Amino acid sequence: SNRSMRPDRNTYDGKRFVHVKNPYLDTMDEDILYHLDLGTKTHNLPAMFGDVKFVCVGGSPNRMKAFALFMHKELGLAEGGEDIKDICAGTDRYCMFKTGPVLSISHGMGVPSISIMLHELIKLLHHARCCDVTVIRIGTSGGIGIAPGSVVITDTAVDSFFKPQFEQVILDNVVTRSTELDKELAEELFNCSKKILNFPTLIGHTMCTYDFYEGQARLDGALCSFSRESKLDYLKRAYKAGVRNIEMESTVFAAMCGLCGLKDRQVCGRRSNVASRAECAKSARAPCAKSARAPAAIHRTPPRPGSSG
Ligand code: R2B
Repeated sequence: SNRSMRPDRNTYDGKRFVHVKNPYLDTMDEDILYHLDLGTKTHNLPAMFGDVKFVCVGGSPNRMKAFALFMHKELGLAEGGEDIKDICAGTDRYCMFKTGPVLSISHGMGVPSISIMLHELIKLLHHARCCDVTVIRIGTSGGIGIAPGSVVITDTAVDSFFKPQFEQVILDNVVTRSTELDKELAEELFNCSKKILNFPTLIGHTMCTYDFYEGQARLDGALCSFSRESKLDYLKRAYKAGVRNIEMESTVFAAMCGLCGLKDRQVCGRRSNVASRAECAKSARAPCAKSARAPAAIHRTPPRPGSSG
């Protein structure tokens, strides 16, 4: 047979499967996805999710529901519509909607929250034997030195020191993981944006912080231990390093998806077979709620002082 299993890349018959990197999972009788209210014994995950090809994640439950309704219309699906059901209704941690091959999931705010969701999402895609999956974060963010209302497509997620890395504390060690994102998908999304009128879009680095206030150089938190000048200096240095927006999830998103095969730059250049991911963030300073064609424009985020210096 010319079928080949490539354990290193988890490809089989040209399909790219989502892999988990945990030897203990195979030895477990049951895997409970606690925060999604799903499990391998209680749910038929391949039947429920086996056809998923795109996963879009974003912070707020309402926005992800709105996105699912938008996809429902775009895909011309007949049933459901307004009644679209939250698959994770049994828990109020996250919500999840499925419209055809598109899964829409909320992740809350910040690295710990999205990380818990991603562990369980990646296991879900693995148990459901999904292949060739693209994950896109369609989040909100604060722009730096860019036109209000712009959409930023992330090429690289960086930390507060402008480094393309995510530091995960494991036991009492700090493990540094890469935050490279799929460049091809970024270009593809950018090309899509060109077809939409009045949809200012750019590709740039996204900085991920652990705090919304001091961590993002805001002067209006309960604590502020730096001067206006230091704030401006920091944001200017960020801009010089290529940062065009700031948010709170991109580094762990990039690191975890990358490690679990939700990206590939080697599969024959065939786009439909390339599992990849990108982060598409709407600049929060001057949101444009009227452009309903792109996911990132569906939701309005109030302007936030200090987000662009
Ligand atoms: C963007 O917006 C949220 C903070 O308001 C956070 O989740 C983020 O990354």
